[in-house]
Amino acid sequence: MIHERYYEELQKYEELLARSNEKTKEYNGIYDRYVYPILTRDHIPPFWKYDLNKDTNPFFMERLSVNAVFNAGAIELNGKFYLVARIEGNDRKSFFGVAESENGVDGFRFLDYPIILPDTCKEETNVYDMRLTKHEDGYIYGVFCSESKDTRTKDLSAAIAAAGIVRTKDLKTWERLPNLKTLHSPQQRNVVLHPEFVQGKYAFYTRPMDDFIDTGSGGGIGFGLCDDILNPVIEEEIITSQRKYHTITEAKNGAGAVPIKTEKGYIHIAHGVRNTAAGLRYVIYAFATDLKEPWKVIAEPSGMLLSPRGEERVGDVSNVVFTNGAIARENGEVYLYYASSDTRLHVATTTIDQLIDYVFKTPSDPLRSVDCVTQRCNLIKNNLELLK
Ligand code: M1P
Repeated sequence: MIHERYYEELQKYEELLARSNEKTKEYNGIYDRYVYPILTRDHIPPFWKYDLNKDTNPFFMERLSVNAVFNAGAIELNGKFYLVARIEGNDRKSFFGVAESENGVDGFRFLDYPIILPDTCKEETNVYDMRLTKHEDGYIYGVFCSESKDTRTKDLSAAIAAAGIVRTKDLKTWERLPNLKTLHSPQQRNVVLHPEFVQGKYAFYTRPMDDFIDTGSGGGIGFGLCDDILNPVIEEEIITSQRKYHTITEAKNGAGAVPIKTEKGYIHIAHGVRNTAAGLRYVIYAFATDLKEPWKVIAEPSGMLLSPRGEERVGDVSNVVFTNGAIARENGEVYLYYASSDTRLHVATTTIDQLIDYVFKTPSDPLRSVDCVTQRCNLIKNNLELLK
């Protein structure tokens, strides 16, 4: 017999999914933010959490609770918006769920079951942050972080991050390929597959790291080619967007959404991290690379594109915004999905034209305060003359 409380919880859930989202009043000319997060722990269907049977669950308790829903890969398929979200259970293990929406800003509903990844990697303990690439070879690839215990040390929290790879044609059946091997980087996270072949090969944005948290000698976002996706090995990585002293990427950075192809270059939306007395601070930034040589940075606007605001600043890992998915539509609209504080997922909307203007016309970081002031004084002077 189904517990009567189920219907109350179901109604709350359906009301949440039916709620319309709206743009906030905040203006910057670059993108619009939205009032409500688009995925939270409350968007998890009740039948994923409760045992509905009154005999076995008389108090109608959550038996398998969900702590957070965040960092999502994104893709448009048959005119609908799909997200592959990172769902973290109360047990702190993450898994993936596919959520579907008609308009990309509200009404995201999870398919009945989470993604069942083929269990081919027995040492893997945790999986998260899938990037979805519609590749020109005809497959949709999902590249994610595959985390295993580092058994070489006595440190219980020591772990190894690698890039796991799956592929699908329908977001329902997933084929697992071997994890990516990078011969010169012991660990990898934030790996993204480029949507086109480069020099006839599969091309990956990587993030060389010496350690699980610290990127150590890793100089920024890497780029490498791989001959065979069924045996993916990258022999050489070069750096695209570099980490730099006293910038938003000082501590580390990482590729985010799959690069968006425009007539002026590929637009990349990534994250940058800086350390503070209060811990790491994650923001989102953008840059462009060359169409023929997508590892070559051709424009990098100064500073952050998006940082946490208001309640976005607080969560399981506070002061974080992070993206691993965006949808660029044929009509020029762009939906940027970003998570706040490792807790919930939001959308910001813009257009390809706005992103091109932002990336190519925003001045780059002059790297010294004195030059930043000169930059700003030039802007003020021109404006004051115009206003005369
Ligand atoms: O906690 C913030 C983010 O930390 C990691 O990103 P990075 O590898 O750049 O440190 C990721 O684990 C990400 O999931 C998380 O949101």
